[in-house]
Amino acid sequence: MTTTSTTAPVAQPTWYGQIRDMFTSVDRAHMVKQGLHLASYDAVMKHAGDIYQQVAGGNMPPDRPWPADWVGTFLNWMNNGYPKGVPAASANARDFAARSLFSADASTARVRKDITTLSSAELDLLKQAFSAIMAMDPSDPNSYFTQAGYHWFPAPNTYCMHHVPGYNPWHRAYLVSFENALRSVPGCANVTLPYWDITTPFPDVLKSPPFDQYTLQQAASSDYPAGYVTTRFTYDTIAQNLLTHGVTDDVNRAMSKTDWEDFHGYWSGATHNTIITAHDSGHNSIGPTMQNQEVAAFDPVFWFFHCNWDRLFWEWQKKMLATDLHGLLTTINEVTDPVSYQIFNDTALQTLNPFTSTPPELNTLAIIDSVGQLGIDYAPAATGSNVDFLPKTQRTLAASKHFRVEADRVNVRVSGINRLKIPGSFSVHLQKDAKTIASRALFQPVEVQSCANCVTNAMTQFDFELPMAAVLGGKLSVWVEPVNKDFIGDRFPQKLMGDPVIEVHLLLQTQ
Ligand SMILES: [Cu+2]
Repeated sequence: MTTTSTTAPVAQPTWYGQIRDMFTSVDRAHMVKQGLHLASYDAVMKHAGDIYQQVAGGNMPPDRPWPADWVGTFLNWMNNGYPKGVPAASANARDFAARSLFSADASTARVRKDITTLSSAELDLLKQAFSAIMAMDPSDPNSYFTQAGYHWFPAPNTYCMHHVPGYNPWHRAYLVSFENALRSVPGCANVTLPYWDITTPFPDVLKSPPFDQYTLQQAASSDYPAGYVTTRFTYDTIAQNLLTHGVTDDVNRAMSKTDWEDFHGYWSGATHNTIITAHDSGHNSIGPTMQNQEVAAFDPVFWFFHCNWDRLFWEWQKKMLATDLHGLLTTINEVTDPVSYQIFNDTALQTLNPFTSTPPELNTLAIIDSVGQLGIDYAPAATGSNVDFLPKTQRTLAASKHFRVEADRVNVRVSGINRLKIPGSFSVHLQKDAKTIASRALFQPVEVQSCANCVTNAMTQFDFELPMAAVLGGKLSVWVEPVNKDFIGDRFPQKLMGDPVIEVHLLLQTQ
């Protein structure tokens, strides 16, 4: 708080700048029992009138009334239309404060690096650890087979945490489990999992053993018998697929978002063109094994690929000052996205099975602070930031905001595709005069009907944010392309997937 040393109210306060820090953890715990979430921007905005009257009258907080300048600052914030502001960019340093629940200090921290920056000694150690767990008996909890199997096959381990708010937390815990397995190998206690920055070319080191493929030591299912070897497309095709699916654009768009659901995407009315979309498109781009959710984690690239999504999640958390529960909750709109709120606040929903009841015994609260709680940090990418921030555009805005309508970009949304009718992952291509101008993917199991999250969340949408010029004139159409062409043919029968709708939205931008 910069306001405590002055008696004058702040004239132009913002949520991130002053307001959210006026509520202490004691205040928050006290009020949450009465149904008011003081960590939530939306809740505080909605109840600002009542809060003001309580704090101005000196009733609240009970033992520590606000100084007059805070009260004035709060009123200014209300009168100015509740500006949200942006988190201070320089505040990252506080993430490294010792707030450890585990035993993370600088000497034990795991620093996950860009795979292209590893020394040959680090690479040798990593190869040793991978080879060793790949050779372990599948019944060993630290074996590659067991760890990869948590993603789906061999059933019944069907933890499909995709397209739901728990996606990032669950995969963070999953990586800890896998990295711990690598560390169980004698001599490899300090090994860390590096990441592949997906905005850069497929790393050469992943094209040779033991990172190029894995052979199933025992059957994962009847379709994936013992001896099945994981496969990828050619590396040229992978590069082309990543480009066609706009993966870098989606990463950059995600990193420019300030709200939890907008960063993740897809959920709760958010557009399907941010982090989960880049992830899905990445899976579909890489190859037959990575495209199938049941077996994706058996391809060794999965781990470097997912390490990168976790890095981006952490980088985004730091940028948003969302590295603790309080900060994270301020990015969630509990009115429009109550489930995201609940996974951190409702004990029953905090579990991240199988990683809660068994090692590494983590839940949604324990994964929030990667550095402080898990002792896991990320070294910068080799090429520096590839983030070329796109303007933050939105489909809807609070009427209290000042905004303008973007003149040169639109969002084309394709919705109403019933994914339960499509066995396995698929791409949706937006075409103009029968030529694909943009693509997005959805990653899901072949046995989509047996995935609870897929069934409750069956209707999908795809968003294509494009220059106006790219869509004007010409005839637009949509082509749904399943990855499992053997099952259903190349041109998917449109009538089977429901009645998809195309909408074109103008985009709004705050001033
Ligand atoms: Cu994945």
